Amino acid sequence: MFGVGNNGTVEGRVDVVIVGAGFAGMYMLHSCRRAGLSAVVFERGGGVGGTWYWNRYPGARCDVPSLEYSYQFSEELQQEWEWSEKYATQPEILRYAEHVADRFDLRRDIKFNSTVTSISYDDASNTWTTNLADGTATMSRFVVSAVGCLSSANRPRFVGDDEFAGQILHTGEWPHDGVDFTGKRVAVIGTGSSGIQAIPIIAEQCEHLTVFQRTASYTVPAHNAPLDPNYVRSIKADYSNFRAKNSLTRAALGGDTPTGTSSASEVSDEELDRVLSERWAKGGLLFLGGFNDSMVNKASNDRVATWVKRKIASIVRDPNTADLLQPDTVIGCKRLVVDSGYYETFNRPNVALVDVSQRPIERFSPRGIVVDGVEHPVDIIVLATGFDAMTGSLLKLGVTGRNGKSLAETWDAGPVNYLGLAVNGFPNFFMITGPGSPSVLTNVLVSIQHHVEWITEAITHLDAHGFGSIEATSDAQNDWVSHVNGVAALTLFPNCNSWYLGANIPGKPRIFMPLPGFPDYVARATDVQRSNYRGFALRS
Ligand code: N01
Repeated sequence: MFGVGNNGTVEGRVDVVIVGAGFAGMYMLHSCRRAGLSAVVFERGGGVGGTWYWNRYPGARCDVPSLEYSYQFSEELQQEWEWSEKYATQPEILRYAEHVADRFDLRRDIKFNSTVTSISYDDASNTWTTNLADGTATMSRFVVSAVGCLSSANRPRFVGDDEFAGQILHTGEWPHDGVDFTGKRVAVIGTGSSGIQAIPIIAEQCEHLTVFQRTASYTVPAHNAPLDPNYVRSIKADYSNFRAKNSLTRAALGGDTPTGTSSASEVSDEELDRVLSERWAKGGLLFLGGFNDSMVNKASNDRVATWVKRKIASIVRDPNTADLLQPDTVIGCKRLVVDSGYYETFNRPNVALVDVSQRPIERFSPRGIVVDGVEHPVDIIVLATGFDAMTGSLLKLGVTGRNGKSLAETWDAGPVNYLGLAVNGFPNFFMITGPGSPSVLTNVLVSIQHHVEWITEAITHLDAHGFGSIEATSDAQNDWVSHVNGVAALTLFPNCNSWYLGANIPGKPRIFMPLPGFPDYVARATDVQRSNYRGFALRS
């Protein structure tokens, strides 16, 4: 069905073309096979793992606990795999992805080092053609994008960046053979999750580190530790119950740590301190769940933010640095960061913080970075500047739908779609964790599983009932966009310049892309399937 041919030829024909061999693409392939569908995965990297294949920067690890950030479709798999730490490192997660690929014999249908250049739909034959950079093409009935939400590196240009004599690296495209920082003067630009994870490790290895901060982030300690074998045993004794509890929470994680029942704006100072101290000591993303309204009530959010700012001031010794590290934004509005020794790193004698919020980086010189007329000499520059999130990689696929209309054109005012799964004008084209679905606001492995199973069921339904195509209607799509905007407006999320809004990419339409609330989303998506795909046109 699928074979290697000459450039410019149609390579073969499959039921489903899947783009990306990260956790979404791997499970989509497995799920297609289980449903009796032929499928091929095109992956631009040289191996599986997606985000964990590319993001090899020092300190990279997941901020969702490893017992949760893992597949649940195979009881054998979740029983046999042993995580070593509460939060797994990038190498360990990559080993896990490789284990899954081997265990389920996925590699034979994954074409590595294969960059998709365009994907187009032919109305007459109801067929998609996927073109690769090597000139080959594959035809399919369905296309599933599994390109990931944070996979298109944002590399801002700086005046003089081509004159810098040293190395310039991006955390999301890290060299596979590592980087030796010994004896080097290093700059890190960016203080989001990637920068905050890398900074403490680079500081330990290099001679001098200068951190260039445009916006301070809120970060809470991970308190990472080796996993207690007794705890692991207790979870594995009833893994499905553990998974089920997690899926019922808003972010599909942390079912064992329920959200507090009181408002942060109403409790006494003592109670606020007690709850937040407890959550801080426990560590991790559930810090914001100490109260029931931290993300919907500004007064509550202010109190939580003030508590964290005091904490920062108590850790960082230099008052000016401590001041700069205290954000003046809504906590949780940009993604909360989870760190290991971040604030403490600024007490080291070899670390300096340069504020570029008011006076941006002027230029790179051959020997360093110039801010406000002052040159900071460095040998290596690390860009921890994030991603063109949620839509960047999707748009790079060059998708063209019905009547030759491109996805880029369709989304020029923002990523309109239905359920975050499908777009009007693009029959039989699905997105895993697309914009308009909970995706990045959840334990994304859970969202991936849900979408893969939803899509597989939809394809199976079409085949079982003699339909050839499924397409979101424009009415359903418009209603969905209003729904996502309406839910976001009930929260404090739209109140800052986050990548959730596309605000980090110049010229990108500003629209809150993920949908808060996993269980409600699942209920709606299930209801659509049960009601014969309400909001979709099914055609024979
Ligand atoms: O990217 P970011 P990230 N001059 O966009 C700054 C996930 N993730 O790679 O805020 C100077 O958050 C920018 O400044 P500002 C996680 O979901 C998870 O760190 O735009 N600075 C910001 O400080 C996360 O949220 C894990 O003012 C510039 C930084 O670069 C998402 O990925 C680990 C600049 C970018 O921060 C993205 O995180 C890593 C410029 N021209 C990532 N341009 C875990 O699981 C940008 N910046 C733990």
